[in-house]
Amino acid sequence: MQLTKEQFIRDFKDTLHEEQLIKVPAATPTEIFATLAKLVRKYYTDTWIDRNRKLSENQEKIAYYFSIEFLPGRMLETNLLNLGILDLVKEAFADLDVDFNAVKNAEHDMALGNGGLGRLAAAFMDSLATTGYPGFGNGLRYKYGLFKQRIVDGYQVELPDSWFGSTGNVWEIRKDHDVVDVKLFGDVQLQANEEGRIIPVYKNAQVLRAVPYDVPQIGFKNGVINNLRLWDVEIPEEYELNYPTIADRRRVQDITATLYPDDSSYEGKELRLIQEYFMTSAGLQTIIKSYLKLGRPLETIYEKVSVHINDTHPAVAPAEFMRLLIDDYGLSWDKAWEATVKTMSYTNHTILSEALEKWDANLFKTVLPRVYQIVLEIDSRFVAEMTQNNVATDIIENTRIVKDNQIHMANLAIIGGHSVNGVAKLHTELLKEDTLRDFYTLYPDKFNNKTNGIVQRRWTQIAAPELSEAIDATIGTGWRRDIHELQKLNDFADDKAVLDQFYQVKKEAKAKLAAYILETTGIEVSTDAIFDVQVKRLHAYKRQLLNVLHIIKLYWDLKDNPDKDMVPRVFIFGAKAAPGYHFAKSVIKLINELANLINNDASLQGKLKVVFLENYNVSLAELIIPAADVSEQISLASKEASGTSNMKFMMTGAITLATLDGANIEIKDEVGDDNIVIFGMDKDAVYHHYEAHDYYSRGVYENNPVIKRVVDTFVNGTIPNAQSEGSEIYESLIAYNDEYFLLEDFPSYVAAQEYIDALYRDKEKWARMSLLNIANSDKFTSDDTITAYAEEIWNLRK
Ligand code: 26Q
Repeated sequence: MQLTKEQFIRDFKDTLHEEQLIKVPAATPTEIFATLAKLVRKYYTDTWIDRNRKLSENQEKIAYYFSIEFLPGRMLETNLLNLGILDLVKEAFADLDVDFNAVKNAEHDMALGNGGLGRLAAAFMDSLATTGYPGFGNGLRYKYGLFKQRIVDGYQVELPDSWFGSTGNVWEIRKDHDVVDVKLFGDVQLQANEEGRIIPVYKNAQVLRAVPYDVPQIGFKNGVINNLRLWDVEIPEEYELNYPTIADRRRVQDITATLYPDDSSYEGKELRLIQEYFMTSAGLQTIIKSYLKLGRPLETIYEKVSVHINDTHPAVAPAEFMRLLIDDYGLSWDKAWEATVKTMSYTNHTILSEALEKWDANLFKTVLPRVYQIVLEIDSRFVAEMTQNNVATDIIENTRIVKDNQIHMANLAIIGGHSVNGVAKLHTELLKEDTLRDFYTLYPDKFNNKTNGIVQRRWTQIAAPELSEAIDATIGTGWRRDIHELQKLNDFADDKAVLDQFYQVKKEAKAKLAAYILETTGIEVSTDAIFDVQVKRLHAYKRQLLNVLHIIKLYWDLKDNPDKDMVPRVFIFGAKAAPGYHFAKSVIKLINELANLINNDASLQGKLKVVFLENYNVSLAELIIPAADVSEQISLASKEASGTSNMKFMMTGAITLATLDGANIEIKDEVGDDNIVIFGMDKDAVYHHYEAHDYYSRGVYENNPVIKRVVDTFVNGTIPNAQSEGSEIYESLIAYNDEYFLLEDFPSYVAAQEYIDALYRDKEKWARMSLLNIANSDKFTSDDTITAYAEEIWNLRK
């Protein structure tokens, strides 16, 4: 963008004057933010319009990424950076005596996602625009995003996240001309029309209006703007009489009221099914309409359109697409089916079977009567085809869509699409040999791997500006555009001055975080301590509790021997628990009570601190991650599909302490065995236990005095105010046989932590490892991940 600071200041003052009728010194940060956003919109609007025009003029193929979650966080800095005016705006604000940080903090996080899956979807939007591929998002415009977490008396309390605030979503544009109707419930009968074609006749269906709001996705300094389309629900005027009471209207508004705050668990709720169908149907309807404007035949729609199914939540897509092609546009079943399979593709994000969506067939039939008929037809044709091909009956049973009165959504996505991918090498291997083994025998060619990635610009240039300057000073600024230039840092691994500079930068980031910790929790932490960080959703398989066990061990070590020679440690946690996930909430309570105990025990001489930061979200991640020395990635091997925070920590110079799980394996491959700390069972060892049924946690507990002492701490009154949570956790480890093998992995985790302690004492060695992590993190750019999707799955052109 061509813009001078002086011009910007004039534009800004004018806009403030016109919009808010005030001058700069009188404006609040929120007013300044809203004004700046208005102005930035003005700057990019023409480019946005242009992009859409060119795409249809050139009949470019477009990929549509369907996801029930998008988690972009704040957009202001990203938008400024990608337009190439971030520094200019910062300088202008300095001239105007406006605190840029305060303005940036006035923006609410756009938190329409729970965690990894939603954040990945947002990353892909950014990277599609940056790589220049035509890729549009399709999702829901929730009024309330992921709940706001407060910690009260050590407990998690959930509050609604009213992210629209006083400004609304400043980036979105409502597109009234693109509204479509979505039908639910009612009865469907098939009747022959005048031409003798069988068509469905709906009786008593509920008709809802889907209204799109478009959020621009700005590419990094390339003049490309893509679109994230979020759907809201409204009552069509012509059906208003059907909703006479406020309660009736509320039931409709509920559809887009809140994001389901669950992560890696499945709940069969009717409203959830409606959400999924609503956004899928609305998205597919507009896609077909805009395709037809190209004047091309519908049966070859796959030449210009790809639809990507992000996890199973939009997996009704193949059936809905079939419905539209057949019922609304009159295609034959066979032509429609060919078009559907060639259009659809699916990513699996979890191997936990409890997260695979299945809908009760009766519920599905009630909500989506016509789609249900189509699902039955797809299912029976699949079974017939497989039987014809002499596929073994148990394989057919395992892979068919409808069985035991349930609709298996992953099966629909796999049968109805041409591609299935996992999100890290190990994950894809596990899908092939375990979770989706039978499908792999049927369709080996559909399976492929796409290791996740992160938007390097957000995690370096935005979240870690000082680090970015240090990189500039060492290898020049080319890496800001081409992340692979980070590799040049490898040449400086033995340059003492460079290592020292990077060490200092980390210290400054730690100081910033320490100030935040003091301000928000009152806990004082030293930047000389190792900042040992675990931030992610709270889930048993991620094993925050293993981290806690180690902290308790250190506590007893210090109680026994206050002079124990150890590098001071600050253990930092950030984690939201699903509101109905009892165990996860107990772990949060326990961490907080353990923190109280430890932080207030003067005999520990400040060698040990525990901090739980409330309301972990993208913005907090931007503060925490660059300040970490140690990145805790300690899930039980085979359970974490990929992980993506692990990549962010690596890129900002933390040392990964990890199991051989998800993308940790690929991080190790990039950085080498010497620059990562690996511990615990690998996937084969875990699976061996599953097969042999030979794990007995009580035996481990009884035979290992250190483990016994640590585990007993939960129930012997050491940790005050957490009796019931303590016994719940004790029971999970001993009575319920420690499902995630914490006790088995504990000794090697402790050894790994001792190794970290030893490493950190050698400042230069640590700094070298840290630099090498940054230098080799380029592999995890989502720009490359999305390029692989575009080329290998969607067949797009730039
Ligand atoms: C399902 C049904 C009803 C309500 C909620 C859900 C639901 C919502 C979110 C189920 C699962 C999720 C989220 C899953 C998720 O975030 N998976 C993570 O995806 C990341 C991106 O691929 C991986 O890096 C993580 O390893 C994986 O856990």
